[in-house]
Amino acid sequence: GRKPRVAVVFGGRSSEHAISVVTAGAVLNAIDRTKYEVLPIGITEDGRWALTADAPERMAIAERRLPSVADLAESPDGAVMLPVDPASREVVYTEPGAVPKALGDVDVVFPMLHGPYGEDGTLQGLLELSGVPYVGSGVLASAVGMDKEYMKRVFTSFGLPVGPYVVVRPQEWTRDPAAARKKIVDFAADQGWPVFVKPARAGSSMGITKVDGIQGLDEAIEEARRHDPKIIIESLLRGREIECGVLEFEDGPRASVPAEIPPVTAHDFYDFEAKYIDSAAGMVPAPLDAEQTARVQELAVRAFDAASCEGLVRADFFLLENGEFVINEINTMPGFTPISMYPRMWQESGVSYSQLVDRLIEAALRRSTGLR
Ligand code: G1L
Repeated sequence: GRKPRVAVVFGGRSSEHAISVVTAGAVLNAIDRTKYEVLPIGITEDGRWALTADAPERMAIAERRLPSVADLAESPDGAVMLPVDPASREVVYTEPGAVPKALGDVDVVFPMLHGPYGEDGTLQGLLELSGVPYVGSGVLASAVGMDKEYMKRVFTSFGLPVGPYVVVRPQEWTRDPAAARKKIVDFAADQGWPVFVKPARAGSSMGITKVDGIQGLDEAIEEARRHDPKIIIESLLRGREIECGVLEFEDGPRASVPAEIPPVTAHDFYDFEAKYIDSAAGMVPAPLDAEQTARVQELAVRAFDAASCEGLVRADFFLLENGEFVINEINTMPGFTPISMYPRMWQESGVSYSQLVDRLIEAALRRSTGLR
């Protein structure tokens, strides 16, 4: 019969719009065209859906210019803008059936949107309702992966070691702000400064502050709450940063060779630029002994299972000075350019970038024929 049609959905209303476009370009380049038909669907920075030209060469970083969906869609070669008004609170009907039709004709979606409405499970929910299979984790794992509190609760309940933390919910500030603040001060007194003050749900490292003492606390809290009314406070874990990729094979998830992220000097922590762009800095494989490697791989697969991930996940750890691994977080949509850590870890494990893309599509198509 005809080739399965893969829709790559990218761009979106996110600070990482351009990274998504660049990554989608790499994925479009890697998809085996003898096996699949490809439909690139871009979402502009103001939220309009567009069927863009299949032109990966225009999705790379050019001199001093980041690619965008608007640029792709406004090109002369056959782009079709689907008229969806993002500003309206009303249900806006597109040209009869425009978005559903574009999605209805595809066999699998490769979602490449960052942050809220992309990797937090909402797009996955829309795809579930549309009955279209998609690459990667479902609604639950995506939402868990986006919420640092629930991530830790899930890990803990599955026996995975997590670092010390405290959560402050929005109602705690309205009910008793002094008590909410004291909760954080007591935590820091207990665990020691510095602490990291973070929005509980955020795609990247935005809104995160490292706080060295009580004098910097209020500003850090305000900054985190600008991104999410729920915040989480974590203590600094001294140790090495180790990452491990997990990929779903026919017989279940397997772990890649782990990598080590060297301590960053220019930034206080591994920020989102470093995460998605300067990933060449990571050491693959991480210089670990056989026992440490086996241990972190086991924990990574257990994290994948604990959060009921599908397709892939990148699990990030600290290797503490006492030799124990602590899981920091999982990322259901890790940096995914050919030079990002996740693809590099699999490259080193014998799975090339195009094989990775192929395995992910195959896993999504396999799932579509059974219960998730
Ligand atoms: F679909 C996958 F494979 F699950 C997938 C989708 C998106 C993996 C990684 C990504 N990553 C990205 O889209 C991004 C890093 C460009 C933004 Cl989240």
